[in-house]
Amino acid sequence: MIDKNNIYTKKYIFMRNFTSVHDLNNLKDAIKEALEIKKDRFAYQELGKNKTLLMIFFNSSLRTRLSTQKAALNLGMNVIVLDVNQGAWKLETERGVIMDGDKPEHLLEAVPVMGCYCDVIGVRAFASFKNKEDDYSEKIINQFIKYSGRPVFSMEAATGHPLQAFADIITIEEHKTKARPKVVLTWAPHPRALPQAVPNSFAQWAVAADYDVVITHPKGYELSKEFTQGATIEYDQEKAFKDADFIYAKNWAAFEDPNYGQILSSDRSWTVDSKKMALTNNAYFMHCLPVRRNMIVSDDVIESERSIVIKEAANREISAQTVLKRILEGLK
Ligand code: AN0
Ligand code: CP
Repeated sequence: MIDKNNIYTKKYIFMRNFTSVHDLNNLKDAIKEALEIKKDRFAYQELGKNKTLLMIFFNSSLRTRLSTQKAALNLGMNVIVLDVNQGAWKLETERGVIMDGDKPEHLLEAVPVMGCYCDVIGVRAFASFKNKEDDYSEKIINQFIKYSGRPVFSMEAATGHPLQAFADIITIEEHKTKARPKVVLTWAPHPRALPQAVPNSFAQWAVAADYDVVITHPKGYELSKEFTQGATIEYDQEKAFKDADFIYAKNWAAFEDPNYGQILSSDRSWTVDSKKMALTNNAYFMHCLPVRRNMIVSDDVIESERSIVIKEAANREISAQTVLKRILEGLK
């Protein structure tokens, strides 16, 4: 018999933190659970009663903010949202700094204080691109895990966006017509340097879901092997698109040294258009949004009936609710 009140037992059985696909015991079970939740999203309204979710944003958001809040409300939770850059004290994140500059508060006090006012914490903290080691050791979200005293989940951290990838996999499961679809992650141009979090997670989750995963990008845009293991790299975008069942477009900045965080190409011949989509097996078009039209994808492709970007966004509520439900079950 499992003693749910025993903190040591609890630690191993329930999900405490969620930052990666590895935090779900079994992806297939999690997808099944998500699809059940989608059928009746108000079935667990008692689970979150008198529990407070605190959502901390170091970066902008539309979907994550709204869908995660909605998911928490579906579970009966209370929600507090804090934009760290709007109205809160500017936070120092480095230990040992003489704090005589423009940052009046240290993360090492702010985080345990935040933990006092809630039961669960969601954190959005993008890669800073200042220091690859800090980004890839997930310095910010790990400080929340270490010092908040609360379960913590990622709302896009430096190296991953697991709630997005989970929603993307749910969406593919709902649309696929064969057990092992060909899923192509393609780089596309963008005027600003964007993190690798979304493509890292998408590649990792799509491999974990046992799809035939192909990644295509210009040379120099190789992602960390930690996330792409099991996927095929194809530098010829047209070749990659051949027979694809799903095209997932995304921009990212370079990962490899010495170009970490830099834009190496703005080649618009990589933009996904209908000519390229015609090479596929009538593939669905996917993107996490927000998307820059006619940089990443042409108007006609994103507006076509094979575009499932809005369905992906809708499934963000479901991925967030599945994760929150599991965390809440661990608190009981
Ligand atoms: C962010 C990124 O590429 O990580 C968030 C995507 C969900 N996108 C932008 O900053 C435009
Ligand atoms: N896809 C996604 O995470 O969108 P937001 O940045 O708007 O939250």
